[in-house]
Amino acid sequence: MSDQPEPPESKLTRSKQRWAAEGKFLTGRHARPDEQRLPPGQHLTQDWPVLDLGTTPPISRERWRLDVYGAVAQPLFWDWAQFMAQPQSDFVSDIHCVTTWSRYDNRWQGVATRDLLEACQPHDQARHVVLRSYDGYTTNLALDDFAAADALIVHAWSGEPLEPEHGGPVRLVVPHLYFWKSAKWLQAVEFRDDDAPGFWEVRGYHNRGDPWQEQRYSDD
Ligand SMILES: Nc1nc2c(c(=O)[nH]1)N[C@H]1C(S)=C(S)[C@@H](COP(=O)(O)O)O[C@H]1N2
Ligand SMILES: [Mo]
Repeated sequence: MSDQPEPPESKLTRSKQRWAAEGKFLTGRHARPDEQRLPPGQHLTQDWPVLDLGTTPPISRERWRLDVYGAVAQPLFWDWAQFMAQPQSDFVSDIHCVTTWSRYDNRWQGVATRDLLEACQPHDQARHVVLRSYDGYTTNLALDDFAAADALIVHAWSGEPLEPEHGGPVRLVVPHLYFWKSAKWLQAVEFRDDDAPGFWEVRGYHNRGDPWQEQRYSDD
């Protein structure tokens, strides 16, 4: 037997192994060649435009709550402290807005939707998710899209608290779909067996919104 020393095991190497297993820092873009990083019909922007229904609901961290209910074994009603006590993730991803701007390399921090699913335990029949926001906005997602490895319930961008105009204190980010699916000022996550199209989905926009398939508008 050689008496080679064990490779050093540190807190960092253990964390890095865990991150690999969890897909931490997943951007999704390595799955495609660089020249296909920009979806069809999109152009790149350096700034970060603000798009919403026109009102920024004044929700402080003290007043903010997240309700998780519907087809779940464990409904959750988190205040700020409970939300921040959940496992935290740090992902970098691109934004693709249906109005044709894209913005690369946004660094988000928050609770991965996979960790939320772990906590609330959706029923086997649950197939859909409806997001509800403090401005009255709603949007719907297939549970599989909500559960994407890089989908995150975000409270920080570039290491700073998420600004109110971009959905702070807390918004959703689902990088692989057009940005209207990423609800700002998130108030509730409802799990459902059946689908329930949201604000833009009943106003001519596509039910799924995959930018690489240019799913901008609904067919009917
Ligand atoms: N609550 C809420 N979330 C929302 C919207 C909204 O009007 N209300 N607009 C959506 C649309 S159409 C887009 S493009 C993005 C814009 O996010 P941003 O202002 O941070 O760029 O938010 C999405 N989430
Ligand atoms: Mo949008």
